[in-house]
Amino acid sequence: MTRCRAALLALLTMVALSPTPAASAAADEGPEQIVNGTFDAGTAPWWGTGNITLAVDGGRLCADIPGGTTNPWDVIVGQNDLPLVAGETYAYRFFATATPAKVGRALIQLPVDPYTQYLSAAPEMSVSGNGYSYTFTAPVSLPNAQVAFQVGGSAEPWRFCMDDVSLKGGAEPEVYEPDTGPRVRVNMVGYLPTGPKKATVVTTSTEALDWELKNAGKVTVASGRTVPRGADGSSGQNVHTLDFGAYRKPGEGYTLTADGETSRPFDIAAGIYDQLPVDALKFYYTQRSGIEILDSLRPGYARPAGHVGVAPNQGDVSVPCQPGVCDYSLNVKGGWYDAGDHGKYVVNGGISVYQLMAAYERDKAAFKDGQLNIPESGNGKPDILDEARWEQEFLLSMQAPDGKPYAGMAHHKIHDQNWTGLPLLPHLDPQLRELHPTSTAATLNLAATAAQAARLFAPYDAEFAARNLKAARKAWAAAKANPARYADPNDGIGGGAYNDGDVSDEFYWAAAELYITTGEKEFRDFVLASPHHTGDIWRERGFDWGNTAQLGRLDLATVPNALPDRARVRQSVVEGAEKYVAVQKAHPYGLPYNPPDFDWGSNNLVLNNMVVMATAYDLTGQEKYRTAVREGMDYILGRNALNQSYVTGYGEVASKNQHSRWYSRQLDPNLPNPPRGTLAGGPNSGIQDPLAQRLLRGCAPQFCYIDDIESWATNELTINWNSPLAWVSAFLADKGGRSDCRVGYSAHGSWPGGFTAQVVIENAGKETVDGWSLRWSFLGGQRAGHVWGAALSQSGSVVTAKSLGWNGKIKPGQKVTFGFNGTNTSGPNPAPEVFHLNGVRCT
Ligand code: 9MR
Repeated sequence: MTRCRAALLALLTMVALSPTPAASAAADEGPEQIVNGTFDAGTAPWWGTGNITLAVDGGRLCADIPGGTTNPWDVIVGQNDLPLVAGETYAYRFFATATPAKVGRALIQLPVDPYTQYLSAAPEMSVSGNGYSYTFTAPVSLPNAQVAFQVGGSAEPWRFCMDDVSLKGGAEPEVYEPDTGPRVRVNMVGYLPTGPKKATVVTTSTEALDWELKNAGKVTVASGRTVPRGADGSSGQNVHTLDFGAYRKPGEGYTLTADGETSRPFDIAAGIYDQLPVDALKFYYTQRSGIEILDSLRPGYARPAGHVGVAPNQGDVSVPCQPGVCDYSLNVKGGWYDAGDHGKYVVNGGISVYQLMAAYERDKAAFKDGQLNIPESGNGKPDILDEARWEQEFLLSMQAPDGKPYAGMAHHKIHDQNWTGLPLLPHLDPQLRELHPTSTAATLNLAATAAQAARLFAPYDAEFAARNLKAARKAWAAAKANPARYADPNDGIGGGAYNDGDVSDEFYWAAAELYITTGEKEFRDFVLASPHHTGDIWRERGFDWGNTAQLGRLDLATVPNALPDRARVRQSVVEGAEKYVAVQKAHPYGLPYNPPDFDWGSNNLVLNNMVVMATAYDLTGQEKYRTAVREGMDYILGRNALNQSYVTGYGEVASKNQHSRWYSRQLDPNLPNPPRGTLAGGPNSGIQDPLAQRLLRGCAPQFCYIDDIESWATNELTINWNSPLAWVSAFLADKGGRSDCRVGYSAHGSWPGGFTAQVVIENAGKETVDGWSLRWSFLGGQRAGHVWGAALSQSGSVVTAKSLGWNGKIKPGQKVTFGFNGTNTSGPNPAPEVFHLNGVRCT
């Protein structure tokens, strides 16, 4: 059928289009389809065009309509995603005022071209207001009709208000019952043989129940009794927990049975997390902007380069500012797309790239060249650094140029002028791209990550390292000069606002990174004077892009530096971990996160709380912290109220329809699902998107999630959510425990450009060490040279010292000593603090 015929048919099927008294409600009307038509819950999910601001005024939704527009559709107030059923007759009602009086257009229509109208009316609105009522019959079924009030086309400004918008009749709203499968909830990927093994049982029973662990052959291999835990606020369920940690035998296809229900199958294996950090990191290549994605590297994910200045793209090689913001254009090609949209935001890019570099800095030897199948694989540098550089180069490009206003500050973001629909491959995005104003938060994100990059890239690319340090210093100075330039909270058209009205935490984070990299007094003094240095920063809701003091504190605790109160800083991380361990212990789903309502992207907050617990393990070697991280992962991979894994490709039932314009398989079977290892944002009590509002209203926190591409508030994927997944899974994949060795590393002397160090290895265990290999890493670009008492090799900043024939044996209680001369071209040269003897970390 042609578009014209479709439109004509729609008009013909519109019946009894008549304004009637608003009060005449039919008795057999169906349920309300409009969400928040009374505006008791604010303005959401109503939207307006970019030239108006919606606000609730006296219980009505109102907007000041600008004058000087031409067409009715130049100004619109609307709501999306209303379900219509073919053949049903609907009652559509609302109340509206216009000051001064005006005629508007009330439409119910297809939300995309050709905008087929199922109802079109022209209400004559007055200052005192009228009720309007119309009926129409839907010619087609569709899940996403749009209600639109077109109020443009007036030469003069005026004020529009509306209330009591109602659409009734048609289909019963879908009653959404998630399929939560068996009531015994487990980590569907599996459990580590020596790790904790807990499950949660949903039951009405208040008495302890029997449980049985069965192997793949259905033979019971362990059994016990559950522990009733009562009502769980996060799910609204009555639950028990069960602990089968004493069983350690590796195998596949285990199940747990309790209360007549059998869990989904899971493994017990030492290698369950081996692949997850790789997949979580591979995610970033297919998020890349400005480069073709090759099928040879990611079969099924090939696509042309997005935003390289090729039509219909209008970016990103020469991107202008929003009108009035600046008089230049920048080449901001590259970087990662933030999420399911095509925006690139410095604040969120900052924490993401920080966390990749932090995962690397935690254990540099674990990340190798060739691990991630990216175009740079084989260049002799760890792939994780190559991937981080892709984003870091973009962040650097966002700095306002010398000689221009706010030189040295970073533009807050670059994105489309208007929101685009789904699906839309990056290279097909036709929207104008614009730079938004510089902000202090973005500038400090740049300062922090550039300072971090300066030390981490030093052994691989001195020029890039120096460029980063220079940019970091410049950004720091610019932020100090403009300490309160905040992003506009209303700047959320075409891209996220990412506004943040408190940047004292970003200042602390940036100062911490600059201090670690340079050792300079200015940054040390700033760190010591910051309220974030001593305050309790371990919020129960976790850290994220808007709460970054924790990033500085974690690095000051773990990366060697000469801070005078270092011991206290390290202890503070342990105190934070204790807090999360306590939350987890009290939680019947083992969640180290339990606010009364779950935040947007709750899964990343859960994971970030796990980062704090993992860091406490690194600092203390105390097993309870590692146990807590392992148990926390169970929630992400299936031990939860929805009985699903939130990581694509991991576990029998896992998120796969995350909101994305290019992984839109749910909308177009020719497109792929998100790649393996993609984290979904997860339960979000705010349910800001219309789909979630329709299906999940009244949800208990854990139930505020739906694996549907339209649910951008609960089911998006983002670069800052996969980054804690990568960090935590790298920690979980790290099998090393602790070994009974002690290492003393002392710098015996230093001179400009060089130093000499002595290393003493002590065998504090009960077994003789027969042949040793000791590994550590330098802060940055140091090189170990002439050595005595060992054989030395170095890759990047990772140094390995091996015993010689004559000093390979270290008996219990004995020590061996070796020494070397090193070079250090710039910056501090703190003694390394982490040593691995024969692959196992020394206490
Ligand atoms: O992750 C962001 C979340 O913390 C905010 O509450 C939310 C609303 O401002 O925005 C989220 O970020 C989105 C961004 O604005 C646009 N790209 C997708 C991001 C994830 O949903």
